[in-house]
Amino acid sequence: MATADIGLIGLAVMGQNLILNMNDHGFVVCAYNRTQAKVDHFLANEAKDSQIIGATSIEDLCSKLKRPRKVMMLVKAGSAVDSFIDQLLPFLEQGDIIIDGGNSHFPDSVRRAKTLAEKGILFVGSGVSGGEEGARFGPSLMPGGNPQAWPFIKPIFQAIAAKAPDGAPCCDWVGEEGSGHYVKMVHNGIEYGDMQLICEVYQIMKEGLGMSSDEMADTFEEWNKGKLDSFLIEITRDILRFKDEDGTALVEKIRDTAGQKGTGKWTGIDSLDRGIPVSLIGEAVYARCLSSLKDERTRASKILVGPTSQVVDKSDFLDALGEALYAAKIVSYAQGFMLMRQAASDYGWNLNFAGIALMWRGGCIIRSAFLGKIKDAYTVNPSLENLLFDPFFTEATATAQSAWRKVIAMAVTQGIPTPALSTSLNFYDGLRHEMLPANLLQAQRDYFGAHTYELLSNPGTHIHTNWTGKGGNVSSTNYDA
Ligand code: 2AM
Repeated sequence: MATADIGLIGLAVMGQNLILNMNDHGFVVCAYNRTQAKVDHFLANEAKDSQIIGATSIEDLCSKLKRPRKVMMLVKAGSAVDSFIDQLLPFLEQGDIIIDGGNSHFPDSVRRAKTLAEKGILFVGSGVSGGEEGARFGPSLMPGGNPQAWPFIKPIFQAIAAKAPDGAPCCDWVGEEGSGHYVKMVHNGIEYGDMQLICEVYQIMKEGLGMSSDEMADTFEEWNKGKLDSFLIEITRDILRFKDEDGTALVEKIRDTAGQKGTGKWTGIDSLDRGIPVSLIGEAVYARCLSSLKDERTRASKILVGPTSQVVDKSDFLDALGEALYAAKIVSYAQGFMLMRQAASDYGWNLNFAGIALMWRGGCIIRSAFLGKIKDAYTVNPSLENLLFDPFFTEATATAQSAWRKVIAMAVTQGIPTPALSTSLNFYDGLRHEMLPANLLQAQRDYFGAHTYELLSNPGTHIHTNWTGKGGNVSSTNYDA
């Protein structure tokens, strides 16, 4: 009997919590898992006294779903997803919907969307952010794929998603094919950037301003009341206040080597592939790499010489620090949206940029008040070329500019590493230069490799100069490596 609104495969914590969340919102969910015992256990425990039903096989699952069938998978990324798709196909009909809510790499979702479309099955790859807690009480959901699926899954997805402070669901349609998983990847990269910026600010506070953990916590608390209001600032405040059993700040005892699972790296690699300078995320990934070279750094700290540092008076510096953090964050998001814009163009996706900002507004790690401003910018102008061109952000960076420069100059003078803060300003200065020194670079390439160059006065025509008077006039064929 077809009674369930949606089927869900994969009863690890994320899957279970999404099912319970859907149940809370009145949807009947049919649960299935490769290992059947988990279904029985779930029904007898977490799902007791709910409307949730179970399935004993894929066939049983499909027979219990209302049409068009909606099956969501939360299983290990990779071959398990393909395997379940293959198992589902014999029991699905044209117009049925398969949703992959796992951590799939976006090219897999592009492939699955294409092959399933040929079979008349609507594929959706959805980013799910917010961890176990988010899945249970309101995740940020980023669904992309076959647009025909959206009207059918929208009521469920928007009901279970986190809500922004104005009540808007943090879930909207992202775009075609693998765009949902692509946007989730960029989200994770931006998360790396946001965290690294906060960590650099912390090091400036500690080393450059000589602040105690409690003083730092007070500053983050203040910042969290203004334009920097965000989840990451809030938890940083709490972490800095947290005392170990001996009454000192626990954070100072934590070994300074960062782990990573790879999503930041994937964003960095993708940005290199597309030729988009997402330098802040790149620096954030490299900063984690450098941090993990603890032994080498320990040796270097005894060999390499830095400047004689003096503690700077914090009273007139903390506001500047907040401004610098804000400006750097704007640049990071501008870079992230540049990357998504390029991917949209490369793949022919109609990306919903205002929707993306809204989806990140709540439920996920990078949630912040600031994302509301980004949403506004893309709502006013959906084809905005660069976030920095939106009047609000042009003004915000202009206002922050002198503080931003002051903070980075101080860090450089004091020898405090600020890779992400510094690259944000370098990117800003690079972007606003009509003329960069790549004219000389092109001349060098032509000099040693006859790679040719164009004249400012005649773009599109490639010419070669015999710079030395020797070696003839042969130019290499044009290439774009
Ligand atoms: P299991 O409980 O049978 O291991 C997270 O690991 C989820 O993905 C679990 O529901 C797990 O099922 C499922 N999963 C992992 N690898 C799988 C595979 N190769 N085939 C089917 N399900 C798999």
